[in-house]
Amino acid sequence: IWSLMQTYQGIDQKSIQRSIVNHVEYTLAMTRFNFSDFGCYQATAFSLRDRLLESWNDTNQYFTTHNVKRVYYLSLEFLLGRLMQNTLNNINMEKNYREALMDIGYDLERLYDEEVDPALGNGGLGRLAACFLDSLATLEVPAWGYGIRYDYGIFKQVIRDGYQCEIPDFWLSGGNPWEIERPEVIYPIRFYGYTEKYEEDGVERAQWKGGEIVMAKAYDTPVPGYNTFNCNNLRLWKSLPAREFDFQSFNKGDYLSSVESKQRAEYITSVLYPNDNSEEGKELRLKQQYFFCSATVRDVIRRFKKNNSDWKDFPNKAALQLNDTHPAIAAVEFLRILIDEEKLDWGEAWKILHSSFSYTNHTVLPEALETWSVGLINHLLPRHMELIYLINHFFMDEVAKKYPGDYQRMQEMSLIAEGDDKKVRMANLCILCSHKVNGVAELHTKLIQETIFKRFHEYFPNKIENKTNGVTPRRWIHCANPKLSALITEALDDSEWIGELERVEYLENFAEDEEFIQKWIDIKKQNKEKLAAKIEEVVGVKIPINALYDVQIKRIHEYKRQLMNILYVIHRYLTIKDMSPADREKVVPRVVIIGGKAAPGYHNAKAIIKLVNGVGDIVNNDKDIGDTLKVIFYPNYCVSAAQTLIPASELSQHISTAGMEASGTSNMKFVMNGCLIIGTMDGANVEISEEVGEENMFIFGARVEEVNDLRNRLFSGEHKPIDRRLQRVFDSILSGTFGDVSIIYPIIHNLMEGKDYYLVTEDFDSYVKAQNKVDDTYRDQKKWNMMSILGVSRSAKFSSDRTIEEYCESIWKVDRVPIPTPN
Ligand code: DL6
Repeated sequence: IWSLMQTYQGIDQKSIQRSIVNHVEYTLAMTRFNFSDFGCYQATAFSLRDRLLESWNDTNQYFTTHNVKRVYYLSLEFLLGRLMQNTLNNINMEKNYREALMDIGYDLERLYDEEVDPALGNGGLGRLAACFLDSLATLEVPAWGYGIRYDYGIFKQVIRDGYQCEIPDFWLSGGNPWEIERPEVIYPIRFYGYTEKYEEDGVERAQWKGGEIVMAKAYDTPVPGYNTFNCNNLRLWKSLPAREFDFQSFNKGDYLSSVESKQRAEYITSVLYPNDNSEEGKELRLKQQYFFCSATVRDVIRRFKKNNSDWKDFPNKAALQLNDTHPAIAAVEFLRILIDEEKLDWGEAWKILHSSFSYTNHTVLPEALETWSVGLINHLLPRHMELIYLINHFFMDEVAKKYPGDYQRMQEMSLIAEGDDKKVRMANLCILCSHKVNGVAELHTKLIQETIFKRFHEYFPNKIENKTNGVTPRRWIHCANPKLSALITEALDDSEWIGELERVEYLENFAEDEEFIQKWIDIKKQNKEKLAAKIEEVVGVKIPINALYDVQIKRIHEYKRQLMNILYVIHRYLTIKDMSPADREKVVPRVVIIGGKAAPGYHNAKAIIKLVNGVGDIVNNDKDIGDTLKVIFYPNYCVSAAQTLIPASELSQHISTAGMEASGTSNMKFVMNGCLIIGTMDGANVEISEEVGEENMFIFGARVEEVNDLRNRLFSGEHKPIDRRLQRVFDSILSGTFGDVSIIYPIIHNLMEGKDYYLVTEDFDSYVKAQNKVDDTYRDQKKWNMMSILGVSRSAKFSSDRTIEEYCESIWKVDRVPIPTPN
């Protein structure tokens, strides 16, 4: 394939250099004799984009000519991470570009660091969408991602005096060489207004009129697959005013108002809401959702109509996946267009909608289950509110027929939550409009079937199924850990595993091979050195290389229990302090690294960050402790930071209260990088333990079946006395050992009172035992590394390629379509 690429653009050194230098001169208007690293990064990115556009055009041309079925992945978040390294590796050009750049005096690795990290997502949900894009392209599935081109991605986190501060992330300030603006792909989007009823051929019809129009303009980012000529697309929408300028106001002499309407329109796609697993319920957020859904649905319909005339064919040509409920309104918009604009009757339109839409649930947390006030929807989208009522009316009739007199059940299944402020339940809407609903790990799917969606599961027993998440081995092994990737390739004697992760099973044969283990250890050491240098640069703390690197990186949330981690660290610190110098020598040295962003309004999460920083300040400067313990809060955790942190980690923490983490995906990335997991039986940890063996992990804590009872006992005051070690930890915090206590006091006080919803006090003892086992195992380096190798060799299930194959087969019913390579 790669030699065929040559027919398009040369892959020889001179062609690559010519293309880069041309972009320096003609795209960036810089001098070809002297350009900065950033200029070189941009020119290199443009030269790569040129290559991608060739395959992108061919791919789309081929799909259109053959009128193939396409998948549309609708997501308010795509946490892409940097694109250059991934692109070069997917199109197998890293070596050529490295050499061509070196020849003109530029270091490719340095250029990688020049790229901004596009962070249009909060965490797991957005990163999953990005992994799926990579797998869809690699598996040659015709698929487009659809989302929003936010001007500001997730905020940048800086730590001042131990507190999180949020800095806006204007990621576009240096331009974005990967995207193509599409001024010709533009749709008017209506808000507010009213509906007008009229009769046509004896049928009562409705039309949505008036209100305000905003324009949606498309920006495309090519998504190359690994080792294929196929190149898919990510289409992101930006909002614009319908008219650049309000001339009426201007002519009346009101210059400022005339600019105001322009700004109001642009504001819609201005900023990503920074909440993970919680909802804010703001009008602007609903506007974002509808804006992006309407533009997407119109675009999908336009593409369908280019080649098809019979609406019945729509489900054979398009599968629309709703990434959580955020794009739920797309279903109603689709129905509205079919009924009001295309003039289909209700039954026909409903059937088409239902056969083409499906929905993924990513959380059982009640605070994350979206509802929108009926009043707000009615105001912003009056026709959609009517349609939601109609859907509900038909559905409630059916439920009443099936369960006569069961009003409780009807109330639970209704799309409308009654009350003073009536709400639309977006999850119920999604379930009803979709032919398939999926959870993201086996345990999570079972939980949604048995709890939040129990009534729906009884009603539609074949609708809710599981699709365990996965992550792309291209980014998370091959790019993030090139040395490990090379060792795997050497051991397996080819690199096919990068596209077929099942092949790493063969590594099992090396789990006791001393020479191989030594290479394995050396690679981890080099990755640790790289991370240590980064930490010294970013945080100013020197960390030892020979310590166990223990990492918990994820959004800060009480259910993820970073608090339990830091409480244990304090216990460890106090224990080491008690020891004689001789005993301290026997301690397994640890570097504990915690990183993650707290939602700006999440007070308790911010208090936990402050505590971690306070502990770090004391422990890292305590001469008695020296290198036996270091505590680092790694600021501004993001995809590129993860790519340095994960390959260097030896132990990683996935310690959520059982039943609360839907899946987790970083657990999969850590296992793929030879890191051992300390974790609870929650989310995908359960399946990881089935694959790698519980004996190769450090599992602890209450099981999901026990959680409710434990909680009830705690809240009824029947809890056991606080563990004495934990009490000592609380005392030391409250005495001010780790700085200001005011912000953390209410949290600690609640725990002491038994108000412990997340079961930190309950799980503490088994957590300590698991941590002791970690130390014992780490002392036996042969055993530790054997466990590490086994983990990697048994990680194939967690490739997003496997996940996508399952979606294709049982939800989307879509085939692979390899593009013929050019001749
Ligand atoms: O499915 C991706 C990811 C899971 O791995 C995490 O366990 C889960 O917390 C996360 N869910 C969300 C929920 N947001 N909403 N709605 O981000 O999804």
